Amino acid sequence: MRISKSLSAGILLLLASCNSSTPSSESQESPASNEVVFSDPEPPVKEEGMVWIPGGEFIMGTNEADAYPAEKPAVKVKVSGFWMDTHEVTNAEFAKFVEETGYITVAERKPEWEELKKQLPPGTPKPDDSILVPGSMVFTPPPYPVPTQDISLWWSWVNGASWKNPEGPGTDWKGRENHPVVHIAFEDAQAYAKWAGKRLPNEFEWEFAARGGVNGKRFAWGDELTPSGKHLANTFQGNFPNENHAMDGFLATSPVKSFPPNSFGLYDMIGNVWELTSDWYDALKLARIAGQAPKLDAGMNPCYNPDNPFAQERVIKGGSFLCSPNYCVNYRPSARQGQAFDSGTSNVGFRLVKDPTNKSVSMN
Ligand SMILES: [Ca+2]
Ligand SMILES: [Ca+2]
Repeated sequence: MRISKSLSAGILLLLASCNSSTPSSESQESPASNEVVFSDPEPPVKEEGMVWIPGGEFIMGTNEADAYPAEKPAVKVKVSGFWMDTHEVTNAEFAKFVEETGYITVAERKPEWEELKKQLPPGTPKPDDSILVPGSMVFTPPPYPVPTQDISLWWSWVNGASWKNPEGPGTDWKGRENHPVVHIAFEDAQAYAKWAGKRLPNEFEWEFAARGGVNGKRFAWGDELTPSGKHLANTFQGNFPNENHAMDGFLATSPVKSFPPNSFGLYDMIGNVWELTSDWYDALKLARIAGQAPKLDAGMNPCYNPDNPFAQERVIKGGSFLCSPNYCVNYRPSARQGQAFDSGTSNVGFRLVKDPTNKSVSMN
């Protein structure tokens, strides 16, 4: 792990990024496939640009042999009904927010060393001031195959990268108005949500929505990645990270709604960009719910990531255009990772939810 090139946000990203280890071969019985019984009927007044997610008890996580440890085991979880954006928040939508509020994202601000060092091992030396400048992490594929153990070989800290300049100075969100906004840190998403009168989903809500009302399916649309050879999400085909065949039509982000929606009418829940949720990342969350691990002492740290003990991360869901069969198999509803709360990257965005005005439709 090389950390010299990046700030703590970047360092945390490196540590928290795709698990390159071989997924566990642990074999457990898979939950039976069955349809969720919905609990909350759709309110009479619709929300523009959103669809109603009707709530109910569903199977969260998985017992699949090929899944990563953090998404095991499968547990029963109940959520109440809520409205959800049909698509990821786009550059055009974020630009309207910035225009109206003058908001400046985390990636556009000078990093504060006093804050950064809280998330680094004690004694980490202060980087040179030339490093402490606004920027963000950008996927920069090498021109040749590389070992997949060292993600700094394809992630670069780029000074000046932000939602406005997605690959750094000289690149522009304009021309990508309908693509998902990227380089969004948690507080940026929160600020947008406040402006929009919405909120980030928690990871239970997000996974309920992604599964489309059916339990026990590997993908949001069934058990095959490409049924009849058809690509149903923007992921990465080829040898990650250097060889992107883009058989789904896209090398990087795609305009939202480029692929079919799930049965709730939600687009790109899988792939395109990872989506932020409101939950702190706890690698043992599902195991704790199942009673297979002790409760987390949230008074000490609401996060737990054995790969990065200093992590302050939020859960991201759904995988991105960088998820590939040979490296990061996260284009599945159960997949979950941590994302440094104070950092955006070029493959993480968000979408929002909204509670019903009349809470009486909710079970809780
Ligand atoms: Ca792609
Ligand atoms: Ca997505």
